[in-house]
This record gives sequence, C-alpha cells and structure tokens, in this order.
Amino acid sequence: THSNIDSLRQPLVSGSTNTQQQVIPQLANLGDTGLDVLMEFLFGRKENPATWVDGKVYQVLYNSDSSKAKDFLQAYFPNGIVPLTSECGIDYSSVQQLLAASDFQAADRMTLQKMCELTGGAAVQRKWLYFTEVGNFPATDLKTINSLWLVHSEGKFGFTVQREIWLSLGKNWENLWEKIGWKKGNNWTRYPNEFTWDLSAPRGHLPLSNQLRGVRVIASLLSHPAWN
Ligand code: UYC
Repeated sequence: THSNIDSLRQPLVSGSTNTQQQVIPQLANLGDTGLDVLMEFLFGRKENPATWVDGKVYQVLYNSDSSKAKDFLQAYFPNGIVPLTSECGIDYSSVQQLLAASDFQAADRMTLQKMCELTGGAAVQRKWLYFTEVGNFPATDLKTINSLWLVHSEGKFGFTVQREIWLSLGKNWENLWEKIGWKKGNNWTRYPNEFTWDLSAPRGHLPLSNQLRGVRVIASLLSHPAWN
C-alpha cells in the first residue's frame, strides 16, 4: 500500500477539486496511513481560509474512529476549521458540530435557533424571525453561518448559494423554489420528510426558510449587505 499512498498524496495536494474529492475517501479507506496523509494536508492548510475540500478532510477525520485523528483535531482545530466569529457573543459550535457530522436536518433547525438568538429574547420565544430583524443581523455572524454551511456541504448549501441562484433567475421566487427543490409544480415540498437531508439534494436546498409567513425573511437574508 506504500505506492498506493504515494499515488494519492500528490493528487490530494495539487489535484483539481474534482480529483481531491475522489481521493479523500480513498485515503480514508486505507486506514491509519491514509488518515496521516489527510492530517498532514489539513495541518498544512491551517493558515488559509477553509474551502470545502478542507471541510471534507475535516469531516473524514471527525467521523473516523481513530483516536489519533481525534487528538489531532482537538489539538489544532478544537472549534473546527471555520472561525466561529460573532459580533453578539453567539456560540456557533453546535451548528459546526452538526454540520461536521453531516446531520443537515438538525443543523438546519440549529441555524434557525441561532438566528433567533442573534435577534434576542422575543424571537427566541417565538422561534421564527421577522424580516425586519434579519436586516439588522451583523454581517459577521451571517458570514460565519454561511461559511459553516458552504465548507461542510461541498459548497452546495448556504445563503450565498441560494442568493447566486436567485440572482441568476432574475430574482424570481417561483423559479427559485423549483430550482432548489422547495416546490414541484403547484406543490410545496412538505416539511420535514419531503426535503432531502444529504448531499444528493439540489444546490441551494438548505438551509430552509419557512415560507408560511411569506417571502420577506428570505428576501432580507438574500439581499443582506453581508453579501456585497
Ligand atoms: N416548508 O413548505 N410549514 C415548517 C418549509 C410553507 C408549514 C418548518 C419550506 C408553505 C406548516 C420548516 C417549504 C406551507 C408548518 C418549514 C415548506 C408551509 C411548517 C419548521 C417550501 C404550506 C408547521 C420550522 C417553501 C402551503 C406550523 C418552522 C408552523 C413548518 C420549511 C406550511 C423549516 C422551506 C407555504 C403548517 N416548514 N410552509 O419554521 O407554524 O416552523 O410552523 O413554506
């Protein structure tokens, strides 16, 4: 397996994103020697902003049974690979942990809860947001939440993904719902069972934003100055 490792290390370090994506699970399947290569890779990228390739590597290590990998993450990435910056003292580590475990459904609920915390007392009780509250969110916090989703979803999920699709559709909501799998023909996708809680979902599928009270909350989110 020595040559096997060597033939995977190089593509991991300098291959295209596509190649990296394929090589990561192959290394994970090689056991300890493969995990060593993944740790070395992640360590070397410590000073750079996290990409979803880093997120993939982090997730493999996070979900492995290797105690060496666990110790490594604890030592160098105790709070994950996305800085959990908040202007309001909000702790995003629960969102980080759920996304690292690919529990997208729980992460989605936790994301809403954190946005309610960001708003303050009334919204925490209410468990949903007024669009006026979203406009006041600090850009820092929205970017933290968005980066967590992006990095732990192969770049598939997050507000900026939804925004990019929405803009590409000339801000047409109906077309957005169809595109991100929230509506099929005249039928809304039913919460929670009809949504897709893994990476086989369409781009932009998550996080959810309940449309029961209208489009203004997601409109505020997607037009927030954080994305300018
Ligand atoms: N639900 O249909 N949704 C709920 C979505 C709608 C409804 C929660 C998303 C349409 C009711 C989440 C879509 C609709 C409840 C979402 C969707 C509707 C509920 C749980 C596609 C009927 C429970 C968290 C746009 C035609 C009662 C939360 C209530 C819950 C998400 C019905 C995350 C993305 C218009 C009756 N739906 N929701 O926010 O008051 O409550 O929540 O969007």
